[in-house]
Amino acid sequence: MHKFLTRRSLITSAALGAGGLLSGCDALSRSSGFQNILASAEDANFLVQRALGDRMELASEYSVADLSPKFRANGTRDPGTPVYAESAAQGFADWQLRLTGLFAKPQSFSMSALLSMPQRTQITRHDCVEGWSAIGQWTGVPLKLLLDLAQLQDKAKFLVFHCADLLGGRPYYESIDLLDAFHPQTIMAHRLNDEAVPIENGAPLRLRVERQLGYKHAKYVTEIEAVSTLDNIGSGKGGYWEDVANYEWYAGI
Ligand SMILES: Nc1nc2c(c(=O)[nH]1)N[C@H]1C(S)=C(S)[C@@H](COP(=O)(O)O)O[C@H]1N2
Ligand SMILES: [Mo]
Repeated sequence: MHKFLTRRSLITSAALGAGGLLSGCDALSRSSGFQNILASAEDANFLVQRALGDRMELASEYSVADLSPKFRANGTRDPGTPVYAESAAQGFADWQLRLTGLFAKPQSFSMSALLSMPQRTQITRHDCVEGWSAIGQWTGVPLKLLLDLAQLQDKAKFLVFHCADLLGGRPYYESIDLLDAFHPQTIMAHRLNDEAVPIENGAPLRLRVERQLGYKHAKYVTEIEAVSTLDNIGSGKGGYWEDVANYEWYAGI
């Protein structure tokens, strides 16, 4: 159900629910019919509040003492294409992050442009469905800043992250909704443990979307496409593993 709720519709229904409950009057609320209505309104409100509250809550952050000695890599460890190799040889000076699709001002950001913007650093735990975790310190640009600059349009409901690698011959991609897009811990990370993100961990730029499992954290990101539906992307399920192995689109942890 989350897949189809936009940020605005969640906030609106939460606000309406709360307003309705506050205006209840004593005499009315003693009648059992009204109490049933109130109870169901309360349930609905509770569910919406909980959905909204849970989704916007911060993922746990850790301290330097908790860092894993080595942040394990998984999936593609090097895109291995001539274009990527050439860019890596230049320290990714030519890397562009393109914002395309439903933006009023679609635009590209160079790595130096991204590095000159406000940054967020967070120490979080990465959980992979394959059964391992690692704690790492990530630094990057809050995605919200990029979305505000490019001016996300009202029609946009999802962001699709296109990557530079093929995995088993298919392009890796992932997508998130707007709740995660504007979440304060959602960043385009370029540093891991105070060094440039290593190639095996997604250099030069990878998504951190801390409330979800590892496969949502797209590495080697070249393009963020704003769309109103995921139907026309890949096989339509919103991500590489969703398409290939039926993984959940919303992989909350
Ligand atoms: N482009 C791309 N992104 C990807 C993958 C991949 O193979 N290609 N693997 C995913 C999986 S399953 C996990 S667990 C994490 C692994 O990130 P890490 O290599 O930094 O540990 O990246 C995710 N993002
Ligand atoms: Mo994973």
